Amino acid sequence: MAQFKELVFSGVQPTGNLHLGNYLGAIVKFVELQKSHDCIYCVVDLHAITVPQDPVQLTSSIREVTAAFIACGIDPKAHIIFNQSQVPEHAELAWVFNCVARLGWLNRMTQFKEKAGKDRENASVGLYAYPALMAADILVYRATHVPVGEDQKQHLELSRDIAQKFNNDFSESITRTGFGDAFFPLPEPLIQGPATRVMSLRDGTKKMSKSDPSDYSRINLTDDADAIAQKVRKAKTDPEPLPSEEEGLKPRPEADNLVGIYAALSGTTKAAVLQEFGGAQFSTFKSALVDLSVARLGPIGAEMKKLTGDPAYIDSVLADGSERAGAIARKTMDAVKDILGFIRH
Ligand code: AQP
Repeated sequence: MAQFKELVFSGVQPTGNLHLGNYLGAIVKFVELQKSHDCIYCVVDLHAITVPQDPVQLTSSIREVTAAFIACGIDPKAHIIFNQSQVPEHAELAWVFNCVARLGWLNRMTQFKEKAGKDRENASVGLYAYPALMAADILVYRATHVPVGEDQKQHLELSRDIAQKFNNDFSESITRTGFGDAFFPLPEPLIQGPATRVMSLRDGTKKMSKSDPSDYSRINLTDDADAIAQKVRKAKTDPEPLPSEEEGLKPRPEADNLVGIYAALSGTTKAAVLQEFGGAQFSTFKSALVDLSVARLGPIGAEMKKLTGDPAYIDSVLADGSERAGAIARKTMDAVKDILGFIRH
């Protein structure tokens, strides 16, 4: 198999209410990976419109995610931050991938089933084809590593299947056009750490999510100290004290979730947290969690507020990032056209 230069790509949807799950499951890793890799981070606005969006709200959500990236520590000069719709090659390659992916593959996607719900006939075609666009997002940069939360694992596997099928279906043409034995890398998901699936604060069996109608189910990155304290104190728990071993968390999803959040926020493991808090009552543990959350998230929320107060700056970051991302994407798309046999000048 051909060797590919390591490159990191990931995206976040501008669908409002950016929360602790997005932060710990994805953005924290985006920040870490900057040290070791070239990184491209995308505000995936084309994905956002797979469900209805208010245009005015969408504009401000795009700026809010961009602000969150910068406030969390992503350097838009050393790396690339941009919004997807400014690089048309994402949609162009997605069409090619719609023709590579099989209906049977998409029919297995659990996220579509969950998001479409019972009224599947009324879901948009875009929501169904979403994973092919996600594959295009990654592969238009021929990215090799993709930091995501656990919920995106199945989509990443589909991206690998699409890359593999493209490489197989067009192998002769890929060799003829000078790209060796494979044009696309098989992108690797990076799903690591104690908080790859942060759960709702109201129900430890449900994922923390932007669209949960209860604001008490999630900690938003823009929540102030009072809101964070209230939400953590009201978080559902059980009457038992915390266990001393990780094994003891298994039948206790809410306890498991809060310990995972604490571990991720303090950069340690669940086992280490239980060493410190094993046998403690939730009231003690929750106070410590409030302090830790406020210390970690407070400065991010404040910086986001400052940045979103200067939309011209945010838009200039996106324009610059889109230009640099577009230059890479155009090269890939030209090569894809040659491989497919399209005529271009
Ligand atoms: N609860 C979570 N725990 C860990 N990681 C999570 N991610 C999302 N929720 C959690 C990760 O955050 C990144 C960006 O997610 P997204 O905005 O692109 O899409 P999403 O998964 O649809 O986010 P939500 O909050 O769940 O939105 P809704 O409510 O619309 O479904 C991804 O890497 C994701 O894994």
